[in-house]
Amino acid sequence: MASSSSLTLSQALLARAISSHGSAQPSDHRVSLSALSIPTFSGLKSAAPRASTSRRRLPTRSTRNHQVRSAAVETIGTAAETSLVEKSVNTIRFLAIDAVEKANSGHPGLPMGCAPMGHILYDEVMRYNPKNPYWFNRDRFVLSAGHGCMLQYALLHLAGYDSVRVSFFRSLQRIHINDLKNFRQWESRTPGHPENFETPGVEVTTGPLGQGIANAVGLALAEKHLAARFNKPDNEIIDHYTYVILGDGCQMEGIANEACSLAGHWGLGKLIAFYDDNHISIDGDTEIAFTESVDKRFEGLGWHVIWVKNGNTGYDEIRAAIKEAKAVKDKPTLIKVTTTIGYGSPNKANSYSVHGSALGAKEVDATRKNLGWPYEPFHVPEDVKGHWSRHVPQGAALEAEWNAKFSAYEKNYKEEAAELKSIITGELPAGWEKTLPTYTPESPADATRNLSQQNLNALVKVLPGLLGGSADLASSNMTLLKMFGDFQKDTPEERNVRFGVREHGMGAICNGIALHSPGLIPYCATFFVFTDYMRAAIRISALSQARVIYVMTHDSIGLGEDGPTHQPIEHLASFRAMPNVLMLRPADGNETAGAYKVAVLKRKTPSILALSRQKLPQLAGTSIEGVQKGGYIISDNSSGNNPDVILIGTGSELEIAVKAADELRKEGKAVRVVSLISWELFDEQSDAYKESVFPSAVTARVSIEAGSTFGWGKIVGSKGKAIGIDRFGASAPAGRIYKEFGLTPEAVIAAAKELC
Ligand SMILES: Cc1ncc(C[n+]2csc(CCOP(=O)(O)OP(=O)(O)O)c2C)c(N)n1
Repeated sequence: MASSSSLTLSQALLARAISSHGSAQPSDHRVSLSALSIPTFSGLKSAAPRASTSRRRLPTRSTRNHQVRSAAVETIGTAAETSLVEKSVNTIRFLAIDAVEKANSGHPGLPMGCAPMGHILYDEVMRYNPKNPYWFNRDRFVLSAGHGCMLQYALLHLAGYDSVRVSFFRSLQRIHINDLKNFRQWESRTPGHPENFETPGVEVTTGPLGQGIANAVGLALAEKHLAARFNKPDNEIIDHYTYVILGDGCQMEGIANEACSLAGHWGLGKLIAFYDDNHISIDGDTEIAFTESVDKRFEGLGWHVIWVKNGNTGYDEIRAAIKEAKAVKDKPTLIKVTTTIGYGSPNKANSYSVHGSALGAKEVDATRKNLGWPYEPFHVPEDVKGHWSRHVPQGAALEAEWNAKFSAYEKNYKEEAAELKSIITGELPAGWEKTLPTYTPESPADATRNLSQQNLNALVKVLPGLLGGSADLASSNMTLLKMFGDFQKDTPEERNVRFGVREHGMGAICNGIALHSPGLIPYCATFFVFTDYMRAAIRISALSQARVIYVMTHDSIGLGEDGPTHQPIEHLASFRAMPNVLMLRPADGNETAGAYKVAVLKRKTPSILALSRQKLPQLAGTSIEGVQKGGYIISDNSSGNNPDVILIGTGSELEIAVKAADELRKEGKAVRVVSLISWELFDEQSDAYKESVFPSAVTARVSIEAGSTFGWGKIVGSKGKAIGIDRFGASAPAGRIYKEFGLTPEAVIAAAKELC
């Protein structure tokens, strides 16, 4: 239980935070300074020292008061006695403090400040089943401020989650106290930032600030879309919320604004975000760099905004805010919760020093005294344990109840149930791949972006989880699904998502969609060069094993006149360097179909399809099966696996390799042409297969690709030659640029002749 001195201190710190926000609205009855009887600062002996940069009170904040709405105080769910709530909240705080202390690394400040909202969410509000973290209709929670992950680990521990580790030994354990003691250690389930692939109950991988809130928008989009498609008046089979905690850092990142703008536009009423408004980031007080009115901005974005002024101890205010948020069905809600970072630490609270370092033994002791916490490190008091223990049976009951609902749904709505099941389980409908179009050399030449659209439109007929769109380039990226309308606020059942010009937000939203359900397959599109604007989201797709299909058109200098700003050069190489990304550059129709097949089949890997703006011929020898191997022979006039030279191409330059081979063969050379559409897939093949494509004895190898030659040495070897582009592009008709840059059959022939 908190001692009176800690309350005095906390109230003072809170008052400081509120006052630097501007005075409370006179009409706001929820919390006022007088109601809290907060002493003046000068009367406080133990006011926390602050960074010199943050000591100065800047006047701007006081002018930033807001027209935020107030909520009536009302309890929702079954709240424990306040004293037990406080004890539980302090348990969370001290689990975080102790884990960071033991690791001597981590971020105690956020968990100490956010413990009350965390407690209320996990103990009173959210519906989940700790024994099945993947129960489909669970509420989703995202800790966008991922550095504060000890908050989430402590909550998962109290709630009784099991490990996701597959080993028998580990799978028997809960997020055990040992896991908390192993915080940030090798192979622990409690890594330095939340990782969905490592820890049960963690929905998405967060840490790069802003990604989490954007993921949450994707999760909420998925819920709204699926609910619109599958819910029936007599059976609302999909009905869950997405909750987020984000901090000042997330708020500062542009990606958050991109995603939140879309959330407002789409009216994602079941998205409820808690903004941990503690005024502190790493460099000190946010006054030094962040003085906008977040409230007004979010109102402008179409969100409902509530301000909880006492996030440290105002349990009823938090509860009331959640209740109010839930009542607003047509808008997402931002609950700005003013808290004190490092709440309870007498000398470090409200300062940057508690953001990202252990408190230190002395300050831990002082905090224990201040919050009246007599226990050993990592202790969970019996009454707290007992109180939380209900979540295991409750969660099981919630899931059982939902399963019964699903059985009834299956009986009454067979077709829909089968589709929904495929989305829930990720099992692909039998024979889905038969819909992929195939081509012959006689089929008309076409741009791979157009061929991509043929594939998307074929696949959407058989894949119930396929949905997506472009960042305002749908008619260039060729991504529209012709049999569907636009996913919009009032038409959420549709599958064309209009992301506007928000590449970064788009990528992260797609990660959220992909991680919502195993059978959801989001795709998103822009020009390949603008992957630069979404690289951080793509990296998180790869790390968090999100199957997002990136439809990236205008993939080289072949786009022509738009010039170097629009011509990707280093991008292929850069994505080949990124782990767990399939970089695919198809050369024609069959390869585009193969790329889609692989992208759909790779359940835990994002794929990037680099597609041409310009027309390409349908080549002889290309095939879907070949694509699945990543690299394969499309033509060969040699025998005994011993060609004079191997020509290797990808995408639009495979045609150039074919033309060069034709000429060389006329001159009597034995030439093999290899399509290396995906290096990653080729790397996965057996040594014997690789040797059958690239015999080690054949060192005469020439590659051609309209991009950086970086990395090609691995393929052509020290005796081979890589033809590519190691400068920025140019603005001119595509044919001229190809010629000027030496990407021609003649250049390939000349290189080959030098080698054989
Ligand atoms: C994109 C990105 N940039 C920088 C960082 C490094 N970083 C981690 S936390 C943080 C400050 C976050 O401040 P805030 O959200 O207020 O967290 P709090 O101090 O309240 O814990 C920064 C800059 C990061 N994790 N991600």
